[in-house]
Amino acid sequence: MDYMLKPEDFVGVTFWIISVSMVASTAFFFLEANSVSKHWQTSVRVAGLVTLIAAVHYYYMRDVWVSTGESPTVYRYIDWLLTVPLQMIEFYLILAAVGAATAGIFWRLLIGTLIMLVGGFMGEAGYINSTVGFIIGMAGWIYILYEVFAGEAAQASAASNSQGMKTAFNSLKWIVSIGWSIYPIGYFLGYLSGAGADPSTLNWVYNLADYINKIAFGVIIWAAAKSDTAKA
Ligand SMILES: *C/C=C(C)/C=C/C=C(C)/C=C/C1=C(C)CCCC1(C)C
Repeated sequence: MDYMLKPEDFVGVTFWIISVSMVASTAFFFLEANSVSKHWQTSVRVAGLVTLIAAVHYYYMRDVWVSTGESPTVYRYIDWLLTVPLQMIEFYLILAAVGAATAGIFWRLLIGTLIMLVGGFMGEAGYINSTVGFIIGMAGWIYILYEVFAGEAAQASAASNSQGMKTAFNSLKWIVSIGWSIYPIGYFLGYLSGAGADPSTLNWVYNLADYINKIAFGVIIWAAAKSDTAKA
């Protein structure tokens, strides 16, 4: 086994860059949480927890990739299983900060997340046919999209009169739709489009997606918190 990163290993380089970026983002979010108003602090800290959990997993995933050239599927999905529900909690917290959250919103987002990840994992790990796994995963994602664009969460956000919350909620909607769409694209390119599995494409696309959806996601929340704090 060879654990050294090679210059021609492009996917390996993306694993390294993201490992370190996750660590730096974690420090940033935890430090900055102290300088925003009280009801935003939990949201900014949860963003820091997401990048912290991802940082730990990225170090392991990177080792799997650099030493074997195989997809670190188990670590990847354990990471997602912890971080995606935390991001769903983030939606809930943003609504809760202005008193607009309900338990139903939280449970529906969580159920959608579980269906999406279980379907994806079963398909990637070979427990079920990869097309079937893809379809189950897509169904879970569409359920989440419905909740944030048209369901109770969307209505609660629209009815609120906090501008900071509305801005944050709207940005999060774009993350969950456009930002998250990179994941099914990665799965499609990795398993369904070519002759066989393509772990290189799969992993660099997933890595790019995590970079955007964990770090940019946190930055959006931090920016909304900052501007709301400045106004108060
Ligand atoms: C921090 C990690 C995040 C935000 C991970 C998000 C993962 C997804 C949105 C995955 C979605 C999938 C589908 C919509 C269908 C195919 C299977 C998945 C799991 C790749």
